[in-house]
Amino acid sequence: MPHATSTKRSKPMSNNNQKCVRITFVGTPNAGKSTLMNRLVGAKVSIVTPKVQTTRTRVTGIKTVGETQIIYLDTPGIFKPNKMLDKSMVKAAWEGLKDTDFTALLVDVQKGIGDEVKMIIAGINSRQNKNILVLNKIDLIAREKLLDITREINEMANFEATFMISALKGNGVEDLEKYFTQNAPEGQWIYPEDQMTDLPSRMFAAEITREKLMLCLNKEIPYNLMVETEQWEEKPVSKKYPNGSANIRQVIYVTSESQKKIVVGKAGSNIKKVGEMARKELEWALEMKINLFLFVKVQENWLTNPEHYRMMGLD
Ligand SMILES: Nc1nc2c(ncn2[C@@H]2O[C@H](COP(=O)(O)OP(=O)(O)OP(=O)(O)O)[C@@H](O)[C@H]2O)c(=O)[nH]1
Ligand SMILES: [Mg+2]
Repeated sequence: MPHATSTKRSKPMSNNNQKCVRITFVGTPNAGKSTLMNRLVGAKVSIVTPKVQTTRTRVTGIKTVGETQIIYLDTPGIFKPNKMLDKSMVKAAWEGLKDTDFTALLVDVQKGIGDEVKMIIAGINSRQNKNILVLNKIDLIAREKLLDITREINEMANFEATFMISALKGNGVEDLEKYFTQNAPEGQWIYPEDQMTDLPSRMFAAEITREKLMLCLNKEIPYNLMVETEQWEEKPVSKKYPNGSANIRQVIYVTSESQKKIVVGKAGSNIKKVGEMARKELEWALEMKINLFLFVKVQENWLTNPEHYRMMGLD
């Protein structure tokens, strides 16, 4: 799957037949929202891991099909938050429902309808948006169980339509896109036709590194770190690097010395592995040689520092 970063582009072409539709994905952590958005956009826009609470802020994915521009909004998973960062993430998810045509509730059918799903349904019921139900991960359960869940959940809220999909395998995803194009209101496009996200490259690069950290670290560590791209220095095209190259310097903030030790690993083994994985993916995404420099810094209070929240796109 290709990547998408937002480079500066010209204004969208305006014409009278244009349609534009906004869809916000909501659901519990790990329901598959980011996987689905990436598949619909056809590029990696939002990071994905097997761990809960991967997405921390709202991420826009854009796909223009014929006359219709579809603007997807991926959101952090909604759960009962305790810590400040969790609260801010959940708030960002609810805010994503403010300016949208459709709220698409994603449910992991293997997990079924627990308290958190019920809480989200209560939340979307209290809003005026058109709701659609997306039952995800159908590759993991038997058909009869799926029909039971469909019946049960449709009694709890008014859904305009129900889709049964596998975001991972792709089943049912085309029907979903068709539904959005068919139900898109008339309206001018917001973005140029070829744009796939509005995420700045620096943030995208920080997210890729955070994804690799989440994949390589366990327990509470991924939830106590953030990544910031401090420096991005592009070098001109040369004989050795005909596509150009860039030096990227990123800082990984953790909240204690012991976390730093784990992130760095024995003789730097872990950070080296993370750096290599991130660099490879960035080189592929940006199509140029990347020199990635990672630094781990202890900043005990980053989890309560508003400046860092702004940097992550949170309140
Ligand atoms: N088997 C299966 N796994 C899936 C499917 N969709 C997503 N997954 C997996 O579920 C895990 C979580 O996917 P994400 O897309 O990160 O989920 P999310 O809803 O964005 O999670 P948060 O960002 O934490 O809220 C990943 O390991 C995905 O590969 C699916 O249709 N079938
Ligand atoms: Mg996500």
